[in-house]
Amino acid sequence: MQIKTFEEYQQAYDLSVKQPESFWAQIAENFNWNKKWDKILNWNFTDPNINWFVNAKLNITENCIDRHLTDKANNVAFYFEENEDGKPTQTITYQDLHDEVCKLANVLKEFGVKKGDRVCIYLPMIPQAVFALLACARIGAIHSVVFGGFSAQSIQDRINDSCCKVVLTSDGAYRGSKQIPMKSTVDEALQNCTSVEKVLVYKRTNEKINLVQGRDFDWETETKKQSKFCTPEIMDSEDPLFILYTSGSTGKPKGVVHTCGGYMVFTCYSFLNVFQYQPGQIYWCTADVGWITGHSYITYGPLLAGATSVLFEGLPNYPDAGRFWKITDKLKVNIFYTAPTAIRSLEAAGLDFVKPYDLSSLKVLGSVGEPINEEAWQWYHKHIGKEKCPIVDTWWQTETGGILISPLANITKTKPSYATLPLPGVQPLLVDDKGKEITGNGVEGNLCIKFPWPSIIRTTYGDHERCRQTYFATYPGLYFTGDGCKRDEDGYYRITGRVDDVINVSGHRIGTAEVESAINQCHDVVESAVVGYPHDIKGQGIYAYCIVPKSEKTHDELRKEILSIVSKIIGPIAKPDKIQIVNGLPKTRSGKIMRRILRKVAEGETTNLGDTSTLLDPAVVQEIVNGKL
Ligand code: 7RM
Repeated sequence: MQIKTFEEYQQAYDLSVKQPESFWAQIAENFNWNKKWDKILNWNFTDPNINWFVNAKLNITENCIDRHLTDKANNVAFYFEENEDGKPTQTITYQDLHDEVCKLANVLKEFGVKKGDRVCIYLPMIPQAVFALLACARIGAIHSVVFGGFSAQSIQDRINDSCCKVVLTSDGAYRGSKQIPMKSTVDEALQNCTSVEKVLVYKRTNEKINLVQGRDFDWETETKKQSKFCTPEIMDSEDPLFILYTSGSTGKPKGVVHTCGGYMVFTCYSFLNVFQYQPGQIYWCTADVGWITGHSYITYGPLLAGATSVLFEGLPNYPDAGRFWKITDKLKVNIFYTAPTAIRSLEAAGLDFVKPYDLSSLKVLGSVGEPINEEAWQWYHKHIGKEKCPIVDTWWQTETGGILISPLANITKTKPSYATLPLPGVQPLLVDDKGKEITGNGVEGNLCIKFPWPSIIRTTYGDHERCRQTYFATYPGLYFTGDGCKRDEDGYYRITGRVDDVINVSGHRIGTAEVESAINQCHDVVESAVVGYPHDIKGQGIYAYCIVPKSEKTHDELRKEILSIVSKIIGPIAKPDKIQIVNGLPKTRSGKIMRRILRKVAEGETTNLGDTSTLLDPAVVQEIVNGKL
């Protein structure tokens, strides 16, 4: 499965385009299937309807765990590093992982969870989060992880959208110097969730919590009673594996659905090839299991490959900005995968936090979540990789399930800020706004993919039409990513950022419409418009323009209220960085807000605001410019 040279990459790529079915069949042979496929692929991008490894049967946890027990039972699956510095590293072997996953799977069964039922997971970055995903997959339940930074309202919306039967959570979470409540947030969410029958609570912080008789159960007590064996449920290749909610340009977050067979094959293949993981190496991805990166490249990909990983509960800057490097030194990490926002914040803290540590174990560095600016790339390359580690700038999305465009470490020549070339099986193209393909090199356009890869999104939960509309209707016959992209003279791809109303804040996707709708819940606000603007550390910041006609309150009081309502409705991660109170918004005669102008103002532009001739009231613009924060 592992490509070794650039020539091999080119051959694999060629084959994957000319004969995709035989290409993927050969890769799929490396897994355990209860029954092989009748056909490799059936697809159309019109409905869309995509089936990989048709009628094949498998269980992904058997491939992540059981398959390794013959020769790797005592190999470490995870080194767990706690939030608090100085605590001993905990080791979880593949055998431990097997036992914990099976026990938890048996608890779920006792709770009445059956194949196809949905289970919500709201946990900190502790081993139990990984056990939780795998326990669901073991019995064929569909997991829906909600990131710990989301509010009760967001949990409620997600639970209700997919009718989860069980919630797996903890009493609280440690996050740097803070202790965050989790169970009480779940309690609040569950006030309006009729589908939830049982809640299992892991004691992490031992803070005081409320347990509802007959509904809430203690994790330790329940798992202890269970057997360490649980026969894996045999799944169809196209049975759903999980739902993960993600923000788009309109409405509430969508539940992206991934299925078992294709996701398994692609996450393992991409993990092995992009990072060039070698047996015995130590790999560390700093993401949270609440995001797709934590699903594909902390949980499934590395475990499918039988890798040894670091699992980290804490933050990059706690107790200080040397924490990542301290852990890297301590555990002799070989492959390190993080987000540009973390790199920029650690760069800003200065080299004194890097110098004390021996980073010579590092062989490969990775980046994910947003475009990595050249300065951050150079700093990472020089001061962390000591100019000897390739940086794999991995471009992908929740919807793609795995990495689509990236260098293969030590195989593809890298170039700062470029995700470089597509993985085998991935056929990108650029189109103009009318959908016409832009051919040749040294061009720029909207990034689309013209052929399915095994871990492509199958549907949006409960609303297939929304999936079609969002990804397959803008440019008929193509999957549209929502990203703008350049292709340089060498045919290398550089992703320039979203072309829709999605803001990427520290690698987290936030829909402007979602933030606006939260702000509009504020009593004094009659209308709002939210845009992104360049932010030194976060990549993009959130800039909110809010119309407040008449109010007794000061602007500072209004801002506080707006922040608290956004926190409450979406979560702290969506809080605007800047809130400007205005009397009006620039609108066209047909009533559309001209975001283009608002984006320019937020960027600091005062004069070159483009064509404003179609505005209903051009005077509004000057007023906004004058009041700019
Ligand atoms: C993995 C993840 C997806 C969006 C995507 C892009 C942006 C992600 C890169 C990137 C430039 C990268 N999933 N993005 N990786 N932009 N270079 N290497 O982040 O669903 O949360 O976000 O993130 O805009 O569309 S995600």
